[in-house]
Amino acid sequence: MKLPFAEEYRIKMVEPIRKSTKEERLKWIKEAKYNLFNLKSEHVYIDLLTDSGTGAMSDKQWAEMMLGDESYAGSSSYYKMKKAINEITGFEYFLPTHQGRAAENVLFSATVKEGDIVPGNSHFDTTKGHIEIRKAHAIDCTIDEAFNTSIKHDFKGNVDLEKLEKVLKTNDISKIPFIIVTVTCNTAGGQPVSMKNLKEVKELADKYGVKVIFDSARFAENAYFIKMREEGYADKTIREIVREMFSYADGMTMSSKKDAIVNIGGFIATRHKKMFDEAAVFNILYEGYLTYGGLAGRDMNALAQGLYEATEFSYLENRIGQVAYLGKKLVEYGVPVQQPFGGHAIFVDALKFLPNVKREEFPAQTLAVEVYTEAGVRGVEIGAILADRDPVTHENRYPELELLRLALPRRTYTYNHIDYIAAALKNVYDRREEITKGLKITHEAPVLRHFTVELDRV
Ligand code: P61
Repeated sequence: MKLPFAEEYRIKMVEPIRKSTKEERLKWIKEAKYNLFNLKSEHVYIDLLTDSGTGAMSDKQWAEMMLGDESYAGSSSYYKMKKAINEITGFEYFLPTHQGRAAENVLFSATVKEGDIVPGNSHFDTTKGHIEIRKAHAIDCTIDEAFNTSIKHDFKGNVDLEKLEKVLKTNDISKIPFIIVTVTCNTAGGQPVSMKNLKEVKELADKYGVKVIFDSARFAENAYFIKMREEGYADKTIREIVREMFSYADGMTMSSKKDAIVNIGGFIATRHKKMFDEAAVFNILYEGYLTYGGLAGRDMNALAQGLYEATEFSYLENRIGQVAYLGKKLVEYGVPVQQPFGGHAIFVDALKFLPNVKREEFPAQTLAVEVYTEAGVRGVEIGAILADRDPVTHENRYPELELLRLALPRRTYTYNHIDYIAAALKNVYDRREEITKGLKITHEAPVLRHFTVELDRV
C-alpha cells in the first residue's frame, strides 16, 4: 500500500480551545454588532479570521527567542535577520518593521505622493489604504479570469500585461513610483503569480523605467505553486524559485506574520541603496532605529528562523495540502468556492452561496455570521464592507467578488478540525434558501471600516 501523506512534525505543546452552544453564539454575535472582529477569541472555537500571526512557531523558533539580542543598536539578531533575508531573497538592504502595513507606511512615505498612480494585481486593503490616504490611486490590473470563481486558471494572481501597459502608456511616468505585485494575491483568493508573469512585468516596467515592488507576505506559498504548476520548475528547490522570483523585483514589503511564521514582524528589503536611504528616514521616525524597527531582538531571531522553515518543501506541502483538503471537502458538499484553491485560505463565493441576499445587504458578511452561529467557526468577509467607500464619491464599492475567507493558521489545526469546519459550511449550505435577509451598517469608520463596522440584521 502506498503510504499516505503525513505531517513532518509532531505536537509538543497544546492550547485548549472551547466549544459553545448556538444560544451563546447568537447572543455573542449580537453583542459584537455582527462584526466578527468584535468577538472575544474565547467565544470562537475554530478561528479562521486570518492566517496572519496566528501560526505555531517551531521548537527552533522558540529556542531562537531565548537567544535574542536586545541591544538598541547593532544587535546580533539584526544581523541574523539580515543574513536570512539576503540568503533567501537576494536583497542586500533591509529595514525591520513591526508588521506588513508598517513596511508599507515607511516605504510609501518615501515614494508615494499625492496624485500618483500605483498599478498592481488586486492590491491588499492595507496597501490600498496606504496609497489612498496619500491621495494617490491604486489601479487594479489583475487578469479577468481572477474574477470568476469557477474558471480554472493556474495563476489567477497574474497581472494583465495589456492593462498594465495601458496604465504605463497613458499616464505621466513620473507619477508612477512603482508597480506592486502581491505574491500570492490575497484579494484574488490567495492565487499565485507565475514566474513568467513576474518576469514579463519586470520587462515591461524596465521598458518604461518604473520600479517593481513585491508585496511578499506569502512569497513561499507562491513559489510552491510555481514548482507544482509551472513548466520548468518541478525539479527546482523552493529556495531557487524564491531567488528567481525576487530577481524580478527592485524591492519588497513583507508581513512576516505569514510566510515567516511569527506572531508579529515585517520588513522592507531592496537592492537599491537609494531606496533604502530614503525609507530609512521614515523607519526611524515611525518604527524605531534601523537595527530593530519596532521589533524585539527575539522577534527578529524567530523571524529569521521562520524564513528558512517556510521555504522548505515539506512544510509547504503540508500547509497547502491542508488548505486543499478543506477545499475538496467543500466542493464535495456542493459549496461554491474559488478554484483552484488558494494557498492560505479557501474563499467561499457568497453571491452563489446566498443568492437570496441582496448585494446591499452584504452576503459575505451575512454568511460569516451564519457560519459562526452554526459552529463557532470564525471566517472573514472579503467583499463590499472590506472594499470601503469610494474616496471621491463616498458610494459603497461593490467588488466583482463577494467572498467569505476561511484562512488556515500555519501548523495549528488538525484534519479533524478541518472536517468540522467543512460540516459547518455544509449545514449552512443545506438551509441556504431560508436565508433571505442580510445586514445593514449602523456605524462605520472612514477607512478600513471592516475592523470596527457595526451592523444589524435587516
Ligand atoms: C490577512 F482583515 N493580511 O490576510 P500586516 N499584504 C498582504 C496581506 O495579506 C497583509 C498585509 C500586506 C492579513 C491581516 C489583515 O483588513 C485586514 O502584517 C498581502 O497585517 O500589517 C495582511 O500585513 C498587511 C487582516 C490585514 C485584515 C488587514 O488576514
